[in-house]
Amino acid sequence: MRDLRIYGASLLAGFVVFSCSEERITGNTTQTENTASARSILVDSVLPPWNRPYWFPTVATLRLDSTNFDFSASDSDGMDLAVTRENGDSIPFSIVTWDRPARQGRLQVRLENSLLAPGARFVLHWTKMRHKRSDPIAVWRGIPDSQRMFIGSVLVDDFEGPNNMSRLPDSAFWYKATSDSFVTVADPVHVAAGGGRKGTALRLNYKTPANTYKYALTGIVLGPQARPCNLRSMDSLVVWVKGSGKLSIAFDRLPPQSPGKSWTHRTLDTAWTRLRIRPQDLDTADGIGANIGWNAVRDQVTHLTFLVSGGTDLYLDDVRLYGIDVEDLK
Ligand SMILES: [Ca+2]
Repeated sequence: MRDLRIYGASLLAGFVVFSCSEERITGNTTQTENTASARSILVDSVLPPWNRPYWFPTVATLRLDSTNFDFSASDSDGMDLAVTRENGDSIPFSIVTWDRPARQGRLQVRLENSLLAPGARFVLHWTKMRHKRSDPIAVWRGIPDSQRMFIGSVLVDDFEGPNNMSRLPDSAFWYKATSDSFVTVADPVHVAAGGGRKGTALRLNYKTPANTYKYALTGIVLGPQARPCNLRSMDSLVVWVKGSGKLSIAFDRLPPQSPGKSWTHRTLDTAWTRLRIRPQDLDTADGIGANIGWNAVRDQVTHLTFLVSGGTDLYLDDVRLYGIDVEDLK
């Protein structure tokens, strides 16, 4: 775990900035409005150990922010970006997110075998000229679905482990809580999934007074010491559920940050059901239950919470976040 965190620091060290009209310059760029600029990036600095094949292509994620990129030098939509080999040949890449006011960008860059040799580099250009070189389809062409899921998602928990600790990089226990003392809830436990589903699942047994807004919940801390995690690039949360009552799924931002959440609600069924929750499926901000909407919490999510009311049981299985990777949760 400690080695992986050192990787985060080396990412910055691996960036070398230079302008095309000069020899390499480290530190801030010196380009003017009319001077095309570029940054040479060491492949080893953008591939964590868990994404480091040597004999088949992979896809690297570049996280750009104010510490490693001058957003004022690029277009508002990132359409002036290009990625090439050191010889200038184009490399397929895609812009996952680009927010110049927030100074956040996330790119995915395809790395062929020949770019996986130790010491290999590629070049990120920002040119003040419009390009159409971003090609999400070419980025992933020929890469098996299993590898793509490995690179592009995080298993929160499959509940097949020996205890209630999650599968997250900084594993934490699934905890329980209630709205008040009128609600009873047992500790979440691993049980046979049943209902035609193999393996084990998490069960939360609860009881709430009828016709009230009182609730029980189980939840998980996403990052170490509840550090706020940037989930802006999240494509979806996928989870299998069954049980009874009403289920609310919340992405929380909890103290010491100012509290807020983004959530959505479903009615549980006694049969296993696959839920796919995308950011656009979450309720718009209305202040109810501290719901401030996805855009307000997406950069600072601390907890993932499952709240239930009006029934007796919640079962969860195979909780997975798509569109992020484990580096986002460290
Ligand atoms: Ca399971």
